Amino acid sequence: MIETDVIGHIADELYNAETNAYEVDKFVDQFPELDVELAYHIQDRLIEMKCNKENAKISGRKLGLTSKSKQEMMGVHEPSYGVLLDNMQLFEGDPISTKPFIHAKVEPEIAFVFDKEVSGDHITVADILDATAYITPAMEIIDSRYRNFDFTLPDVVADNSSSSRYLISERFYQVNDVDLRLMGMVFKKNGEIVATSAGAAVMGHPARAIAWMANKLKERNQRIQPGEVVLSGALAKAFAIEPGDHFSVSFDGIGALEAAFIE
Ligand code: 0L1
Ligand code: MG
Repeated sequence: MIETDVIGHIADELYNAETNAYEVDKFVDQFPELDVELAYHIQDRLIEMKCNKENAKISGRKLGLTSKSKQEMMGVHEPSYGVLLDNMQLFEGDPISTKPFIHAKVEPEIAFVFDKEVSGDHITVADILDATAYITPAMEIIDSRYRNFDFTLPDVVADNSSSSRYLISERFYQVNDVDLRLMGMVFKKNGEIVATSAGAAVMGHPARAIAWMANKLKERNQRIQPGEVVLSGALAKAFAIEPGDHFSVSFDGIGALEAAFIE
């Protein structure tokens, strides 16, 4: 297949798998030419399709696979990033239906909301913090379209880094009021602590992960825009969701966020 056909074919397969909630096999076995660069072109096509078919708009970006332990677990050697759309956002207090999901999991994250475009030759942690309007607790619901979450780095990149939904708290905090590396996190499932962590779990500093993405985006002529939300990458592993589950994430200094799942 020629390259443009591969891009269209894989984007179509991933779109159909998501909208009809079924799993597909990873594509690298069928398409050996699928590398990370081609995968980001597929991700761009997938996002374009969603924007057109669902009348959705880009609301931000997400980092994935930012912790060494998650990279090792998934057998990949670098983080990935993806796009958030406005129709992926959920709101605190609204029960979350599990019906649209294939085999969703939820993970604790920190959301950065930007009020400046992030640009520059070499974007640093300081540039990210300077462009950040506020930070707030977040949860990401990931729902890989691949059977049993079995994928390679190019596969997961093409699949918009497993993104499905996200929610952020409506209480906002200044980045300078906390030490993002040392900021503690407690994640609970149905009232029991299932994970504890700190901001440093995300590449040593959550803003470092975002600076990494901003530099990668620049190579592709894209930038974080004012008003966009960026999910830093998870501070702990993702937990499978069942109807009836309740999750909460609490951070030292920036409050908490809750999510309740229904049938
Ligand atoms: O946001 C994430 O860390 C998920 C990235 C993709 C890996 C996965 O599906 O577990
Ligand atoms: Mg995530």
